[in-house]
Amino acid sequence: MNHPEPAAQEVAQLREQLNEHNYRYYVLDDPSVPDAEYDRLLRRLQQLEAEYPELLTPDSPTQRVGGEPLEGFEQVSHEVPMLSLDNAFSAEELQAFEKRLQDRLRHSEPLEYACEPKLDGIAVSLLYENGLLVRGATRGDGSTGENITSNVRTIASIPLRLRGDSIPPVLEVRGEIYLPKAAFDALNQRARDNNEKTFVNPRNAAAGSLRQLDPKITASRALQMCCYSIGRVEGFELPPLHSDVLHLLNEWGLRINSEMAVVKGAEACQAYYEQLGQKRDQLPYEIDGIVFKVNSLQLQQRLGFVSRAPRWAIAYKFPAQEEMTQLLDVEFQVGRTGAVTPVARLEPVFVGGVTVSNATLHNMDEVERLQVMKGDRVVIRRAGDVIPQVVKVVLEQRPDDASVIELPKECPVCGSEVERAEGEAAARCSGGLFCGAQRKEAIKHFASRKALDIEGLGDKLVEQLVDEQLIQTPADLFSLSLEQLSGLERMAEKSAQNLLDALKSSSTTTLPRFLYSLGIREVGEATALSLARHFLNLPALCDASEEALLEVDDVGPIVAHHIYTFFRQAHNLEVLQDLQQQGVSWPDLEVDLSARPLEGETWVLTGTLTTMGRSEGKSRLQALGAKVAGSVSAKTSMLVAGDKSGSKLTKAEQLGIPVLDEPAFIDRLAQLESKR
Ligand code: D41
Repeated sequence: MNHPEPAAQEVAQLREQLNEHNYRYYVLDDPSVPDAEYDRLLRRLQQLEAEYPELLTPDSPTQRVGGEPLEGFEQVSHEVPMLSLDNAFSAEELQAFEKRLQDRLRHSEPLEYACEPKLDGIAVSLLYENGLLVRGATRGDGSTGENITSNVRTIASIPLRLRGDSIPPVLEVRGEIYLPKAAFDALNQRARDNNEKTFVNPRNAAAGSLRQLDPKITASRALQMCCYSIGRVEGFELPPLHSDVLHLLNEWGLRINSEMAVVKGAEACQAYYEQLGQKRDQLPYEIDGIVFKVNSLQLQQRLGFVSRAPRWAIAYKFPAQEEMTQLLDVEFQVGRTGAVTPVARLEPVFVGGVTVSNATLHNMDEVERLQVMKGDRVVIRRAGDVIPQVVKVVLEQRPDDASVIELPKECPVCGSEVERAEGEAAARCSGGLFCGAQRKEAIKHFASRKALDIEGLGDKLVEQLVDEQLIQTPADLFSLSLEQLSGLERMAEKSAQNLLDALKSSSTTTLPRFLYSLGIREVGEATALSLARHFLNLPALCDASEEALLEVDDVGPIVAHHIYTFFRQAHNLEVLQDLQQQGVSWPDLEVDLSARPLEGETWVLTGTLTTMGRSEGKSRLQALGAKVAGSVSAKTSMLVAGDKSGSKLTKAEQLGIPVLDEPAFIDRLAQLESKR
């Protein structure tokens, strides 16, 4: 024995951990640690086994890839094993890959490679006999997978019969089944709405969807398939290049990746990797790297494979989007509308290309669903530019001193009571603009681009101004002096003057912008515009009852209530008054008298109109663009029938022309006139 005892112990421990992770990943579809962590453990084990070969055993997790098939699905053996891929994590490792190939082939020219995005899904095999899909199977451990034919048949992008007349009698294609990002988000949103467990990432969601014993569930999940190689082929001569094989698969009706490209040499591979890395967030599906494959099938043959991976291919990984770290503490942040959001403070961790030390926990429902506690080991996911999220707790690694996360009873900023309304996920501070946090957020919103658009007044500066107690409300912005501003840290006199100029020019605004800037709950840009168009000026809106607000396009009872309440709060009215006193102004909107909603219609008035008289009715109709005629014909658009209508009413009824009585006519006029 020439290995130290600690090495043997570490090897045993690594194997136990890896076996456990494997079981969770492949058998339970419920991985406990992120892939990056698994890869690290595996690499460490490989390293130790290379250093002390006598520690290597045939059942070491380094000697196989994958896991046991689940009970409930029939087993399938892959006659041609489904190989795995070696990984590269840096430009150097990519260069080393090409160097190995050149050495083995004894030539120094750059090789030609097919480049494919590495989809993050589930590897599968599809068997076609005489063009007919006869079997679908998961990769499993590469030699034995699961028969998932009935599930695979529900996936729209998998042809049940291949197209064309020149098809191999036996064809086994391989590819990846995955769930597009949008479908993943929708699936998780639905789960959250139903207070069900969410999937950690699109790959788990795809795995979970594919391994449903009920194919109807699979069918409901918008899965996609993309093909990347051929296993068995009989009675057919394949073209000499991998890229041509892919094009042929495409002609037969199978999907291939549209980003596939052919390049020469490791440097061009590196460029492709960087270019796709830039595009990664915009792609509609998740990728975790790029697969480079020697394009010549003949060279692939010559290169062969070692253990279970081909020498002629490599997966060059992107920075992992999931990592594990420790949740140190939970703080509660207060937003503009008072929503109190739990935010996880983390042991800093490099994930998705940046160092992350905070992640959102969404709300208390999510905290309960995740069963997360302070001190837990947690999985963080940062995909694209969305806020990092805590997606999972590693329950097995919970420390003894982990503590429960509790919603504070009082607002951490202003001390007001925190309320959690029945049926609402968010808890809220009841302090309104009394609350410093809500004040800061309200002022940030007031200054933002779609609101008053005050150039140079960024979030940091707003916080500074509120913290230094120079401002309390948006109105206070307009009484700031040059001395006050240039006295601030990191504020030169020039920038202070620029800000004063920006404030001045933003103070002349429009009513829709102004209404939006007030940050009334649920009043976005579109609603602000509808409100301005409907009420034309601020006093009319301030005085509107909830019923009157409901008349506005896309205002429902909840929004109407928020608006009504906003204008009933004394401090809000005070701020409105101050703003106007400070010179914030806008032109009122005017009724557009030229709008003619009844243009092209012919109306007829008959009988006695008791409240307005026929002539007033006539002129108001004409103002709306209608022609007013004296007799009913097939061309009449509408008959207004007052008291004691006679033959005209009978004729209109015979011709099937619509009729309004006087109250309905008055309503209709009012409605049309208010819309102008
Ligand atoms: O997109 C992928 N995930 C992907 C996976 C791909 N584009 N190409 C692949 N090529 C292979 C070889 C070279 C072995 C035919 C693969 C995989 N294998 C693979 N997927 C899972 C294990 C191996």
